[in-house]
Amino acid sequence: MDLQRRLHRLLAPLFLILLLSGAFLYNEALRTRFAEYRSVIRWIHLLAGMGFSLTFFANLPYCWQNRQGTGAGPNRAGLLLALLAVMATSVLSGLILVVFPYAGWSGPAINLIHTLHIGAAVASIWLVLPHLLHATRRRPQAKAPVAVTTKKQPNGQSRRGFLRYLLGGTLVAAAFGLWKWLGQQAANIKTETLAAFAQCNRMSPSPKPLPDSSPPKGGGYTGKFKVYKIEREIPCADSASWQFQIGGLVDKPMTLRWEDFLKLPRTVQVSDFHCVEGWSVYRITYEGVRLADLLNLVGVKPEARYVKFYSAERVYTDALSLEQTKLPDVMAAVLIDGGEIPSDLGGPVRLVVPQMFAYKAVKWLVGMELVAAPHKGYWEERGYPVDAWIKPQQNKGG
Ligand SMILES: Nc1nc2c(c(=O)[nH]1)N[C@H]1C(S)=C(S)[C@@H](COP(=O)(O)O)O[C@H]1N2
Ligand SMILES: [Mo]
Repeated sequence: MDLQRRLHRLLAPLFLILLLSGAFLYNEALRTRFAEYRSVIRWIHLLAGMGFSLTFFANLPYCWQNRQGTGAGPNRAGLLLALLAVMATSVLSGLILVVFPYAGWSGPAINLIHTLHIGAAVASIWLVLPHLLHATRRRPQAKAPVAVTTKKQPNGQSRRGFLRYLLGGTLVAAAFGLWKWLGQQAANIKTETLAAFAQCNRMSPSPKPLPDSSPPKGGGYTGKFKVYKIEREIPCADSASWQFQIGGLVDKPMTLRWEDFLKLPRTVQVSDFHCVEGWSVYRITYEGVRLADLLNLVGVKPEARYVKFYSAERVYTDALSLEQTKLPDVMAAVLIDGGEIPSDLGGPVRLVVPQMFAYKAVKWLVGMELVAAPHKGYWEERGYPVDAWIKPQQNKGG
């Protein structure tokens, strides 16, 4: 009994930490405002989640024994079962979200898991908060202690209780799902999507789209980009000062100005975009310069094994092996669905690596450096796999 109450006391702050850190990871305004702390917040969320689930499941037997504890308060057996369902959903979906990048899953199934995770979190507010309040409330030290076993609830009542809580939780989750769905529908109104993102770049001339780009070969992307940046500010580019540098282990280091960059031959491709956190964007038409062509231009020295990529603010970096860089669909994109890439989405030039998770897709790309040793990118330093293949590869790149 004492142990149980102590465990409950631990669960309450853990739950609050989970909700708060989750909100900071998920909410658009909070996420962008505190972008630099994202990896710390993510770790807090993961650790709190682990602590919470261990404590919760360890605590369950005590809760169950004690389910008829007080005649007052909610129907505890029903509430417990509903809680268990919600907790199992959040823990399982959370686990999948943590491990899926290593398992080669992506696409709609993962997007659904992501929605389930957030749905369960929302439902848990409805279920867990009243439960925790009830369980942690200091009960009057009754002279004749409330007998634990006297007031047995008939089974029918707890089943009804369970259904009631489950129904409530489902309603909350459904309302949330509807809201998400409406947002998704809004995002699918293609003509409005790109215009919704900030464009602070001043690039002239603007790139002239190839016929495959405009109208976009892919028919216009579906889904919704979340604007991710660990940089404090979105860097704005100006064609007068913008430069693209290629250096390191190359024969002819190069600095390209915007006009030079636009003269390079471009190709068009349609690809999907999967963030490692469980959201995707589909059928994006990108037009850009293949990195293989850029490498040919500068001449790669034999010692070079990797290519390191720099973003305008030099905080966010990533790298690919030379073989990966030469894949035909790896490009420095200048157009998305036939339009200039909004500064929010990494324009004027953004790296696109369709076969890898989106953290490889360095935004505000301004430079490449050929190096001999492998380099860990920003998120790779913080736990993501360096080989970010969406589908596990047999013998590709390495
Ligand atoms: N410079 C820079 N590039 C970046 C990031 C970033 O924080 N800074 N985030 C990466 C991650 S984790 C993702 S999911 C995508 C998000 O792209 P979007 O903001 O265009 O949706 O950009 C990637 N490239
Ligand atoms: Mo990401």
